[in-house]
Amino acid sequence: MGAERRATARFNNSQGRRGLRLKSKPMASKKVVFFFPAFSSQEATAPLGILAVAGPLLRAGYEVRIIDSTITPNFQKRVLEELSDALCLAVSLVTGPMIRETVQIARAAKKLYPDLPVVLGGWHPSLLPDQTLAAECVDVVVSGQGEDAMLEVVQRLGDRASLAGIDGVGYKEDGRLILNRPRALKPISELPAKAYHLADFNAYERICGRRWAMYISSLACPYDCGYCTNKGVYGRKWNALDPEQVAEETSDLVSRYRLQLLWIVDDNFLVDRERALLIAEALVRREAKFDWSIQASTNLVDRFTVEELKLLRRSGLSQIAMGADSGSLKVMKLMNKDFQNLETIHKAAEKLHKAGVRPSFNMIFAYPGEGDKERRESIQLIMDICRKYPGAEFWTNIFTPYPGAPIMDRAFELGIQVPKTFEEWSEFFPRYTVLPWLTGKKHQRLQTMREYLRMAFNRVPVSIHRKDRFTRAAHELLAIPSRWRLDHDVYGFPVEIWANQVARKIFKPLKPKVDAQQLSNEPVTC
Ligand code: B12
Ligand code: SF4
Repeated sequence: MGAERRATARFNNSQGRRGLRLKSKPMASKKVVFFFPAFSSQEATAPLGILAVAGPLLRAGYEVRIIDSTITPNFQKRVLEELSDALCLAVSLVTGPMIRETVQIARAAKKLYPDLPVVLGGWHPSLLPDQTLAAECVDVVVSGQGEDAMLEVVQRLGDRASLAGIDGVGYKEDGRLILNRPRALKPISELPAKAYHLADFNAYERICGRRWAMYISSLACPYDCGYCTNKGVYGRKWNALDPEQVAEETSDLVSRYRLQLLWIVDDNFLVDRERALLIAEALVRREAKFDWSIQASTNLVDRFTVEELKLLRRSGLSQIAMGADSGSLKVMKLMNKDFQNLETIHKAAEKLHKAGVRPSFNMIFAYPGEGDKERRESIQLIMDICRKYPGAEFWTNIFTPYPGAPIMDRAFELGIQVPKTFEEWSEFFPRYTVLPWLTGKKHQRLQTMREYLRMAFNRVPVSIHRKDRFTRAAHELLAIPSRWRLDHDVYGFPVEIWANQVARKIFKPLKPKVDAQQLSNEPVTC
């Protein structure tokens, strides 16, 4: 394949620009402004993707600013101020509502600084680089790992040179959209350290109530679930850091930034059983005093004995998030989850419960092929597990076909209307997805059922919601009829939901006011 993968349609925009301005004087600025759009959640912490990309820039002498809209009041004003002497604006985003603020900021930046390049990276631009690049307010997209690519991009932008030949990068030139060839994946052991010192953990703590960070110790997942986009970005070759490095880095992060919790965001942490146990032993040896949580598939959890899981618990492991996804074997098969069955789900819950680690499951409703019978099987699974193993929790989603997921072709056949522009993808969100086979009353019924599931059993979010005695008692009271409804499949006249809504309005948790410190590349002292 040549250096240039594809040159799609010519583009036009209102400013009549034909792409990046090249070949004039080099730009003096070495300042890169990152923007992280809100993801509509209080579970706030520093965006790991940006910390990863910022590391090499800092080491090469660039100045980095991160403005995270979740912790920055008047974030648009702040971004525009920072851009006045910047080399470029860089945004990290996933598919869905984050696109809204991305477009808002990119448009405002273009209006004030028409020649300032806007660079987009992260999951959405990685999975749909050409469509994202076609948006008027976007100049450059980085697809896949960004550590090396972004450094090369800013060096060329500084020299006002073409971005031709930078693997994984798409750009506009002479009225054309150009996508260079994809960048080969680097194993995690070769990736540079992340710039955690840029994160304003105080501000995140004020929003979330808990002081926590994300950490990553392995890349990719060997499986290929129908709805999952991971293969499209990270492939299926699982690779990981060695246990001593993980124990050392996590302990160091926790003590340096006084963290209470690390969420290890690996796709499937337990692929190498031995490694997981060695990490636990190393943390116990170090007398680590922090909680950590992981994501793993139920079959891999089931390979551990209760004693081994207790060792993981002693090292601080407090929760494992698992994709149970359905209570129906038929649907699991349609999801290509041959590695999992109902027994591995039950066994994982039982063993974790015995070991004192919280089992936390995700479910997907309305997957293509799920009918009423299969949905009942899912509800049954949830009710069984939550009753047998108090403390187990379930988080539910409506199936949302993401670009790059294996199911996408089937979803097209089923008549799913997929957005045709970058901007339209902002409406794509699993909390309220409407599917051709799930419209009107059916959609409403499923949402009501999900609301009853939320009310029937407790869940522990990362963010801390302090409930007063009255709210706790009200919740316990409403849980009883909610469970009855779920057992009997009755959702008409949802009086408990109305009562809950009223209670929530009266006892609305105070939203903390947060003002992030001006983030620079100066080490943050804690
Ligand atoms: C952490 C996380 C979250 C956190 C985000 C917290 C935060 N502060 O960032 C929370 C909980 C909010 C979240 C929410 C959701 N998430 Co999420 N999440 C993840 C997770 C587990 C880790 C992401 C991460 O930090 N990885 C580590 C970093 C280092 O890697 P990275 O993000 O890939 O970054 C690299 C490149 O992408 C690139 N890059 C990233 N940003 C930038 C920016 C620039 C300028 C450049 C050049 C490069 C670049 O360079 C980085 C280094 O190589 C991923 C799964 C995964 N394994 O990555 C899912 C994932 C990103 N999430 C996903 C989804 C679906 C969701 C939700 C819709 C889930 C839901 N049911 O609600 C919501 C959507 C949020 C919203 N409202 O829009 C999907 C994304 C699908 C898609 N097409 O975008 C993923 C891939 C999970 C999956 N397999 O389905 N998520
Ligand atoms: S097990 Fe999880 S990470 Fe792996 S392919 Fe399935 S959904 Fe994706």
